[in-house]
Amino acid sequence: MQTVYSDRHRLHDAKGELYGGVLVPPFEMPRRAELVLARVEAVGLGEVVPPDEFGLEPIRRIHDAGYLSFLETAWDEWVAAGYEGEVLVTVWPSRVLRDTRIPTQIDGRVGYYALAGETPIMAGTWRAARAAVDVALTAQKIVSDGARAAFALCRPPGHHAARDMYGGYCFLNNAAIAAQAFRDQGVGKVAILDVDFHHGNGTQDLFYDRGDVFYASLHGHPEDAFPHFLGWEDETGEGAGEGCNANYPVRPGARFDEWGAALDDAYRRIAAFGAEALVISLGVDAYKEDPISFFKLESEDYTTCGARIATLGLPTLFVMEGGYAIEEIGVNTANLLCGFEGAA
Ligand code: Q9C
Ligand code: ZN
Repeated sequence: MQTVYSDRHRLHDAKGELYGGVLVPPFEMPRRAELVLARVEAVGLGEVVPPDEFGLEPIRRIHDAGYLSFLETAWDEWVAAGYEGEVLVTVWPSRVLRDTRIPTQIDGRVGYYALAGETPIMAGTWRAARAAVDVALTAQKIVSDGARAAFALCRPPGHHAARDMYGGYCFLNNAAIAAQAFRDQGVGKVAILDVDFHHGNGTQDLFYDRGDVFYASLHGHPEDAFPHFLGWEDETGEGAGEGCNANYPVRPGARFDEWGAALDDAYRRIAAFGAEALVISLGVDAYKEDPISFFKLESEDYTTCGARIATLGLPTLFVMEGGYAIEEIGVNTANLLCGFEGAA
């Protein structure tokens, strides 16, 4: 299968991430994408192609206009305020405050749009996030043009980003924008299967009341893991989307036997839904050595996972999400893609 890649992701290369009360070198770093690319080339997965430019229109189908202009100008406003570091959130419209007025001052605006405090915005963030969307949409087009599958090597990732919210290393929801593109091109039913260690709160929220996009996620239980406030099993969708959301929260220490059982149930649900196209939110942070996660998948398990996804027989778009065990990120990602190709 073809891989879509742009080195513009390097424009988002923050100095620090707030972790355990300390600014540490970010787990979500440019080297991640470079190592995945290197492995994809080493195993000969297929041609690597650059993205086309799709502009803002497909992004506006998913994200709020005010939010997009915030992302575009946040860094400049931060600098204009006289701040010397990267953009980090320090205040939120917490439960007993009003979240109905969008502040004009930059600290307030950051707080209004932020999910969490670990994720910095810096000079190149907007351009990198835009390039990641172009990568996803280019790969989506390859699939809609008839390929069985394509790999969007996106960075920064996207699944924590909602209509007007960034955080968890995510700014624009690449997978959601691509799923919407399938719909806008006439594909009736789309499924998103999220195998990243974390719950894709942004993707769930974006499609929660829709019956045309099914979202299934395997992730660390919210009682134990980020994003802490979403991802329970009883979140099944609402309105027209009732029954179109499936969460599989899994407890710490889970190995592939347990995780794989949830995976099997997820793709049975997707088949029953009648999906005509499949988007995989492909994070590899369920791997046993991941520094910020707590599942115990082996590298070989990713091969099995890819092969099982192939049994659905659907046109499939793979969209890169998380994965922070830097030495194995390429192997684990390529294993999943090769497992899919081997079984397809
Ligand atoms: N103490 C993705 O994998 N860190 N995002 C939470 C834990 C946030 C992960 C802090 C992790 C976000 C795309
Ligand atoms: Zn993750």
